[in-house]
Amino acid sequence: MKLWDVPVSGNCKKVRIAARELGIELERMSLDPSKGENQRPEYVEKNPMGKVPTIEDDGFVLWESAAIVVYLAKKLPAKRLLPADPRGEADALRWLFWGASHVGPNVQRLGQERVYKARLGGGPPDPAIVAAAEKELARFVPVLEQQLASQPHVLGRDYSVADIVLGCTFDSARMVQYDLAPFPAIRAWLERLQARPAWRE
Ligand SMILES: N[C@@H](CCC(=O)N[C@@H](CS)C(=O)NCC(=O)O)C(=O)O
Repeated sequence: MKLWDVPVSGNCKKVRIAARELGIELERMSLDPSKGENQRPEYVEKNPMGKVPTIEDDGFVLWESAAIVVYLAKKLPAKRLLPADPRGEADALRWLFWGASHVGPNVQRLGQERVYKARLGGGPPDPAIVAAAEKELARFVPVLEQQLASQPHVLGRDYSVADIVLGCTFDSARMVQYDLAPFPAIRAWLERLQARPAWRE
């Protein structure tokens, strides 16, 4: 299976970790966005967004990191990264959509303002954008904190695609200076995830 990725991207890390957990071999094609490699016609033909990650599995092209992780998990159901029953699967999808709608975009805004602008000489962070992202996160992150206060993983006892996808998003949140100090259950969960071989590698 081929993966087009950017090594530092949290969205690509979700795919690499899921593949490692499942024992799926990836042939990695790393792109350098600073050289515009993600905007080259041969790549945009596969992913019209010009974003990473994208996979190709025997001619099947797929982009959007959470969809890719679900696809990988469904290829190897015996590994039980995605609950098999309809309610369990819907619960997993609920958390993936939650992360993609309420957390991921705000973390990306913080990254853009606090990290990439500085790196690309784009000037100081815009305080209005930072404040708006922080306000949204302040509303939604406590929901996950509550979920993890009484159970080791997002769906309960078992490790799943929800831990892989949301764990990478929250790992990125930490890297863009989102303060996780008020969220001890999330911090403990991230430590548990990072102790897994697939995460360490
Ligand atoms: N919703 C997408 C987001 C993908 C995304 O934003 N990827 C970033 C890297 S983490 C990217 O390709 N940025 C380059 C760009 O926007 O041109 C997913 O989950 O796959």
